[in-house]
Amino acid sequence: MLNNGNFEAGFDETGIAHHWKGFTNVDGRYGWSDETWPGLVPEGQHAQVMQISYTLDQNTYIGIYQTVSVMKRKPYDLEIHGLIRSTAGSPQKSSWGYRVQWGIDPKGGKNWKAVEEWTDVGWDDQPLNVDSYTHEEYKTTLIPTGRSLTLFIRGWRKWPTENHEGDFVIDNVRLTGPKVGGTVPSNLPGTGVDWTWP
Ligand SMILES: [Ca+2]
Repeated sequence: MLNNGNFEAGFDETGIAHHWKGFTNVDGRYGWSDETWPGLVPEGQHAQVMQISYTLDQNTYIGIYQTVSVMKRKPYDLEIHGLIRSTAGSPQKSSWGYRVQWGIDPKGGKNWKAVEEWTDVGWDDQPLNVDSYTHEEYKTTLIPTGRSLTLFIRGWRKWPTENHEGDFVIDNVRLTGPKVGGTVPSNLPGTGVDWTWP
């Protein structure tokens, strides 16, 4: 259902993948970019990086989102792949300071601050510079309550630790389920457009 969920279709000048939009509340140094080092790319040749490299604030976020048309009350499978890297290098050392979360706006809105519930994908941070990384994945099922929904994915840097960087790598985001408008028979009667007042 998602466009460019595997991030192979290019990135704009701010480093955000085509068909996605970005959001953040970081006051400091941060950015989005195209990851191409194979050791950090779970699928294909590109992944989306969201990086927070300097801030003195706590609870800073950087993310991406995309709105899709869906069928109400039908189950959809959501899959997210990626990994987290940090200066601290492990959740024990960073006090679980770097997390990836997803959330939805069931009405298809564009405001990440309106998301009522964020879900942790369960990934832990790994060091910034090692030879190989564990590629993480996350799977769940969701049931849309409206005809469109917006999927938000964000990296969360919890602590105001100086000179500590967090890189959130996202790839192969898939939302699979019934396609909207894909199964309408062509011989259905019209919807009233030919109807005229007597
Ligand atoms: Ca990819």
